[in-house]
Amino acid sequence: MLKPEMQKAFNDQINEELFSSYLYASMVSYFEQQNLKGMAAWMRVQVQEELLHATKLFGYVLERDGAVELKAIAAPTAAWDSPLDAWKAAFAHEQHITACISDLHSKAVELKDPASTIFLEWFVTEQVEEESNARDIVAQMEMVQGAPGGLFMLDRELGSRPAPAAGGNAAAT
Ligand code: OFO
Repeated sequence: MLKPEMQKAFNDQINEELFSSYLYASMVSYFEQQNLKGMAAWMRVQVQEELLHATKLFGYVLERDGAVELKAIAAPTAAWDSPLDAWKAAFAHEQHITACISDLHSKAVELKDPASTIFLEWFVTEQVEEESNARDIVAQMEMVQGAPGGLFMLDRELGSRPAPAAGGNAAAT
């Protein structure tokens, strides 16, 4: 059974993941409004990824005989100064999530909960990829600033991101 402090920390992280999906859904809308359909498509996939992260945590809490407590999800920003600004916000958000996962992992160690420690290692690794994806796109966006042809090509490339595999990296539990 999960210790109450650990259960609360997992529930906080479920809320963080649901907020991530909300934030990226807001970016889908923003990119659509900017006519950047490929970026919107990339973000649609990201929304699914975040829901898988939330679902994975949700399943784990229940598997440990814990109680999932769903909280209100904050409203995300609806518009950004520029597409580059939106990608920078996505990168900053992933850095924030990495810090949350790191704190959660430290708590599992501190509370001597080896099952949670091992479970959270998947998320630690996942955050390396999440940050790297966003960082790369920020760098590419910076390269194409002032070059509409480059932005067009980048948008097209981002639009080819595949959907997460069924059960995917973050297998639903
Ligand atoms: Fe983007 O990794 Fe979850 O929140």
